[in-house]
Amino acid sequence: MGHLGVLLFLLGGLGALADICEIPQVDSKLVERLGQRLLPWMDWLSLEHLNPSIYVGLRLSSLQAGAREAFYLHILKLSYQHSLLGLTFNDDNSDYQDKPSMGQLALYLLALRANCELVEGRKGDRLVSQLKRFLEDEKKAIGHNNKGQPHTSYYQYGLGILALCVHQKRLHDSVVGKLLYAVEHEQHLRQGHLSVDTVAMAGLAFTCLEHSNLNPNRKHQITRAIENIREKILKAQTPEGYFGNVYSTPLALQLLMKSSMPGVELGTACLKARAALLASVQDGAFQNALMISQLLPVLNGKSYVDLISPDCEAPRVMLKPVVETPSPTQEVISVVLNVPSVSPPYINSISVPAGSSLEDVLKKAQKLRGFMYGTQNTLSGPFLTSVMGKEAGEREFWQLLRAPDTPLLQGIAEYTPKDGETIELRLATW
Ligand code: B12
Repeated sequence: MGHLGVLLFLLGGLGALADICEIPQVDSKLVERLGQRLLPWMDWLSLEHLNPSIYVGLRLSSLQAGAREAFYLHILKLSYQHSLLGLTFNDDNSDYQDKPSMGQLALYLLALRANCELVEGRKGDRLVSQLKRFLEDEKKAIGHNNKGQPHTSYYQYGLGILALCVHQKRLHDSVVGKLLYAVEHEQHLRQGHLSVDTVAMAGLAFTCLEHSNLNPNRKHQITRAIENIREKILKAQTPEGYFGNVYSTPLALQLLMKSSMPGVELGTACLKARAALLASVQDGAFQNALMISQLLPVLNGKSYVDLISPDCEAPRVMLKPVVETPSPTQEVISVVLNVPSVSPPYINSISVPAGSSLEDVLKKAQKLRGFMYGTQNTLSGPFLTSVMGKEAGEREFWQLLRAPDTPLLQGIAEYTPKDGETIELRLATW
């Protein structure tokens, strides 16, 4: 090969490198500040606040919480085993009555794997059987003709497959087949628009299956689905660089990281996403513990697929707690709260201190009378379930919007309305 040949060869190599999705290291102080926001959650040990996703996120990050982290897993185990297997340690506690959902059980299994445990023995087998049963029920709900919908969501369906896969538990081809079908026929994964979170989760599940070769009969279909998902996610990149929106970008990057796509400038797309993400972290967009738990692995170059063989010996930096003192504010703002989907419609201007969350606005409106709302606690925080006594029905939800028509990207606990803003609560279908 002549000099020119060598040069072209090297340039070709560099070009190929640039097409790999890599996330260069991020300022460790920034990562630490994110991790510190998880610490208060790890002290919140009431059953309805326990969150296996936080544990998973921390274990796949470059950070650790020492004894606190170990104790958190211990409490997670007690609580999940109790509510799923009926093992007692305080029988008359009513908190135990709600059984974890399919997705929560899946996240719990991911948490065990993040501690390098494999589900085994009688207890482990029962947990695996429960998750398999959940998936079988969902498969039935989707139906032979794929016309139905899972009771939970395709997001949880993907999470369930992923969790069993990292424990090397085999699922029937037909269970995997439903998710393959949904990815091929995208309309099933839409919540108005393509849900990047949902396809990314499906992609993580398929990537695990591909690595583990647990469904050899579906091998080619799985490989094609992963390619298809990568393409969908790339197409969903916004001009700012997000894949979908700021909060779906962490899962999207978990999927794209370390992958390459022939003929596509994946490297550039990922660098752009990383830059957009870091700017929004600096702007304080990541306050929600669940969101932080999906982001931290990415900032450490890891994804949920790494739970196939987690590195439990990797050195991690110990987190030190910080006390954040919110600066008191004298300024009062007014926010218009509008609920057109009830009769008579509700509309009122509510005054709250600047910096209040939407939840503070709802509380104040309720205190002033004439307004009522209800919430349910979830891993993402308080989910608005009813407004003015009207509960959202099946496949309905109370959508949060900034007038005239912009859906909020945060929930009631995190969104802080600005002075003069109108917030609409709209009964919508998904
Ligand atoms: C499916 C889904 C929905 C479904 C949930 C219904 C269902 N039966 O599954 C629907 C379409 C109703 C929905 C609604 C909303 N969602 Co949503 N949702 C998701 C998704 C894709 C998966 C959630 C899940 O199943 N997790 C796994 C299970 C095991 O955890 P879980 O806690 O048990 O799950 C429940 C909660 O997540 C809850 N939920 C769903 N979304 C949200 C959002 C918030 C803020 C809260 C508190 C709870 C909540 O519904 C789940 C099922 O019961 C996530 C994606 C993600 N990356 O996490 C986005 C996600 C959590 N949603 C998001 C948002 C913004 C919303 C809305 C606020 C949108 C809006 N403008 O109205 C509303 C919630 C409004 C309200 N009433 O409080 C953001 C949250 C970002 C953040 N900063 O925290 C995410 C990350 C999507 C995104 N990339 O923007 N969502």
